[in-house]
Amino acid sequence: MRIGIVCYPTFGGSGVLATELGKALADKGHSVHFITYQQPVRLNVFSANIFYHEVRVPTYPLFDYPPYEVALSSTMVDVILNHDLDLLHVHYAIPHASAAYMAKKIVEKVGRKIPVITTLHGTDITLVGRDKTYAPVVTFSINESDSITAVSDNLRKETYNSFNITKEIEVIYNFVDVARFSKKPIDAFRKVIAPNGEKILVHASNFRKVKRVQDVIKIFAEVRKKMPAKLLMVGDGPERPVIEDLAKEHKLLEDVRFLGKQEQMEEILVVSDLFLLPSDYESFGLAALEAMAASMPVISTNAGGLPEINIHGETGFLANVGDVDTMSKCAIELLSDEVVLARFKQNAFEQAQRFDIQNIIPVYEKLYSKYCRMDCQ
Ligand code: GMT
Repeated sequence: MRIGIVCYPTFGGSGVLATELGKALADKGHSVHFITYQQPVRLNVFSANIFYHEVRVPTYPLFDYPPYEVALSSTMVDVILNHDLDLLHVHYAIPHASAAYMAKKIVEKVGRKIPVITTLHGTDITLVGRDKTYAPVVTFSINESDSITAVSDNLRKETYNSFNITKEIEVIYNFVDVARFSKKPIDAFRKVIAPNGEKILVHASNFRKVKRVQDVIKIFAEVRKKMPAKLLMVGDGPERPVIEDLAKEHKLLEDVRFLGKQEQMEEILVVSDLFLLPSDYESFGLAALEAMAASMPVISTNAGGLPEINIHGETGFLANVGDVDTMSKCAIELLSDEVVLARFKQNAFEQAQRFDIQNIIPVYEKLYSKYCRMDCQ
């Protein structure tokens, strides 16, 4: 099949998932056309089946806000017609679903049909999409998609609760390439981070308010009172100055390392012991799943779709949003008992295998084949 993938090219989960999906489809022989404003960060391989089409947004002195959505629709039209796409798969409703609707209508005028599949990822529904500035367009463009998928059952329900959706939303869970995340750890790397055998805790996100990164520091401060430990903070974002101050306040600067945005997450995760994700909301929590694939148990909140991935008392622990006490106690208990920790690591790994890329890609292929022309299978 010839598949157009539209996504945000950044480190955000939706862009990561869309890029990994495209790479896997290309490996299976499909032609994959990424349409976005920048090379996606995880698009770091060469494949004869992968094409990248940059959306250029010309500026003009009249525009305070250059019209990205218009440029995106026009690029979609160009790629659909010139590369004979069989379907468009857009990730994140805003503005991708409405731009795809526009492109679909334009190509219809020249007798070309293009099915549009929209995958909802989370904040496009729960934060941004709900804003009344966007809601009518989001509702319309989701309903106009030929097929709608959500990355967890929770997100599916949230979508029905927040918008007047008249179509079926299929849940297709996010996935992880378990083989990639379960490579043998590089001991030297662990020694650099934790030279005295300290336990290593990790958090990875875009450090936005929704991630409650201050809770990560507070949990780590409690752990650190009980045992030698190191915390790796991966990513970057608006809350970083706040948490740097908090780490300073707790006199933790020696033990907390800010690693910035990282492409080779697997190398960090495989040497680490526990992943912290105390978010206000996660539709899924892809970062936690990647950690589990590297055999890391997860301490998270029970918000959104997290309980669908992190199984309380098996692969980690869940607590209410903001319940730093419970999360700290669970982390300390887990890290203090090597036998229990080893069991949780194994459980986390086994749970990640259920979401392995090999199990999910065929589900997308089956969905695509329902919508694309007879000759594109
Ligand atoms: O978490 C973010 O702020 C980024 C956001 C995105 O759209 O890239 O992530 C969302 O999509 C991911 C991939 O499906 C999910 O794993 C994240 O849980 C979800 N984030 C939220 O719901 C807050």
